[in-house]
Amino acid sequence: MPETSYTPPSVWTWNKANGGRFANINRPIAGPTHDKDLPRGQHPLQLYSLATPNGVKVTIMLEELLALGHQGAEYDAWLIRINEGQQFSSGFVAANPNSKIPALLDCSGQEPVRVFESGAILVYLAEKFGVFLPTEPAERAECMSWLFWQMGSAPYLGGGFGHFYAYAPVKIEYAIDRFAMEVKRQMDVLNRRLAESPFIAGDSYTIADMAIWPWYGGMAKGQLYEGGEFLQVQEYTHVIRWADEIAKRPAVKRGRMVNRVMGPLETQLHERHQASDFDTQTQDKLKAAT
Ligand SMILES: N[C@@H](CCC(=O)N[C@@H](CS)C(=O)NCC(=O)O)C(=O)O
Repeated sequence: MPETSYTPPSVWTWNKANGGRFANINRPIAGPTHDKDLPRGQHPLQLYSLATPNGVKVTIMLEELLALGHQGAEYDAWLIRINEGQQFSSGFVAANPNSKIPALLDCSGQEPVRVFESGAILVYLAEKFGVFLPTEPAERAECMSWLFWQMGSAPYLGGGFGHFYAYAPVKIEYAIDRFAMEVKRQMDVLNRRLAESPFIAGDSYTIADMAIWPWYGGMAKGQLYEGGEFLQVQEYTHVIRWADEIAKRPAVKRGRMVNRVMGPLETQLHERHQASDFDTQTQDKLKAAT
């Protein structure tokens, strides 16, 4: 084994100055850091999020539902700036005790229903509106299997590969090697699946595609962690075919803009309260106000 300069002490202590991206918001304890209620708009669905791959899954689903004419899916999308610690407000913690975006409140009934974890939100919305999750048992099992595959796999891509390749203050060969190998294996799993099937769960587009696309579609297109060349992502041709096809969907184009605070200004819609917010003029006004 290679030499290491770190010997763990018998008891771990919180060293606030350990560096790395997001070091300012990482803590070993849960719960709120400050009192602040969440804003509430007029629509049945209130989303508190940010356009990271986990956040985008939900805004894509909501835009797909609206595109199908489900008026009950009208939503207010409020921006949660995680690098400023807004996920630790008392209001956000009440919506998601895990303090991570996305969090959804369904206010269409007598009492608001909170839903957290992007996978749970996708299933909740698919069941509420009866779309994008097959009802035939075998097809449903396939869809759920891939949905849960994403939930279990993406932390290796983001928290493993992305963190150690792009964000960690030191480059650790062992960590980068371990997670690069795992991410390449996962990309190959998807590539083989998409060689035999147009969409992840079969012949139709489902919440499994919506969950997997922002992470692995983004990786296949070299859009995550500037790691495309390192992982030679152009090898995954079936994933690229699928990623390109999904990217063309109008609802996906809208969904990926919502709560986005990075990239070209014309791709950012900080908050979404109605369909017309996608108009460039309205976006400009919102940006000036935030
Ligand atoms: N398993 C969760 C992961 C959510 C998650 O990791 N969210 C990140 C942004 S992508 C976050 O809010 N991080 C803030 C923090 O860790 O304090 C889900 O799928 O919803």
